[in-house]
Amino acid sequence: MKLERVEIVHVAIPLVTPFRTSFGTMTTKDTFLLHLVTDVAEGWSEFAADPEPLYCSEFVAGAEIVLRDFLIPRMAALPHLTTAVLADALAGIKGHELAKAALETALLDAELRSYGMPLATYLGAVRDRVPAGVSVGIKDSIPELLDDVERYLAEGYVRIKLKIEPGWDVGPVRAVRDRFGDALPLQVDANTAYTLADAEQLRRLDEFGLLLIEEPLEENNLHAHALLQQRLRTPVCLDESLHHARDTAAAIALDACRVVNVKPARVGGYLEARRVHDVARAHGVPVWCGGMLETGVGRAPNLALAALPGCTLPGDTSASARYFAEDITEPFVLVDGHLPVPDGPGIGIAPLPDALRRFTRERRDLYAA
Ligand code: SMG
Ligand code: MG
Repeated sequence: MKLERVEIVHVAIPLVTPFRTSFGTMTTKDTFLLHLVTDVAEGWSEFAADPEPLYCSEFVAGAEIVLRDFLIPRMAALPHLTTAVLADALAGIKGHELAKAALETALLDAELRSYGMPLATYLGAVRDRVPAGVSVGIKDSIPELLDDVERYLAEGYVRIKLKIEPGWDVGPVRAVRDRFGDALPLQVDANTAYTLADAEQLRRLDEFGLLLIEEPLEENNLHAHALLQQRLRTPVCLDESLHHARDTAAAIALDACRVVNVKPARVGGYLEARRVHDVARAHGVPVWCGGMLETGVGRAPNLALAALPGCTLPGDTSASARYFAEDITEPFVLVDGHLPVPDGPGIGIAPLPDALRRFTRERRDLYAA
């Protein structure tokens, strides 16, 4: 393939309700799509981070510069453009996994479309639909939380994840267990809000039979997570701390993580996400696909990943309506608590031109041959 054009499309889509985590509140999905054009096919992808570096160090404006000045020139210099050689060509640029993932995914979409293969087939998916979990933000009160959980369960979600932070942990978890019972698949996500000094408080969560506690301590501190795991029955799951298959292997070896949240963006793309999955599966460690409040452009490829054999827990792969009154693609709709794995070529979806136009703030070429 020959690269002809890379276009960046900044979009902003209002969320149906604010989404609060231990690090902030989101009211709009404000990000960019990449539209990559080659001589044989086109591809789309979505950048997973936000305008501010609160979840991770990458952010929208910074990623545009990294793509324009460092990543795309290396891609454009390749004599034969394929995803097989892209990651090596970008490896000299340190970090910036989310920006690299956006570029690789758009290329992978174009490449797979050029020979008519769905991403799910390429990755080795074993399911044509995947169970959907939902991530529930921090609320102002327990009754408000219980109303939200009740509504999501009525919609069919098969697993609930509660965002927690100091002061909003044991109380909400107990209230949800009391109201909805012990059989409800339930897990929590702290987004790095605790320290080892909080181990006793986190141990109080053990009595609720949670599937996992996600990223309780500071990012990248595998040692501290291993020490915490020694004191908890609840399995520790890492999110922010895992950046590739190598550190996933290290985390498993250290017993810093007994469950893996794989986000393709966080690990540099779907090819590395497949390797993360393979490492975890080889160790018998359950994997699930995380989410970054993606529009349909990001959700579609995540569903393909969630259909891999090692993804044995429901992901944060919720329906479009969880976040958006109107998605930028055909919406993903929950059927019996599941979402369909796209079966069209590439990521199997593309933005709807009319919705894209209305949600677009700016578009520019980052590269034109
Ligand atoms: O896509 O439903 C989704 C979001 C799930 O909670 C979610 N994501 O740490 O796992 C996580 C968070 C990261 C984004 S919070 C703005
Ligand atoms: Mg998380």
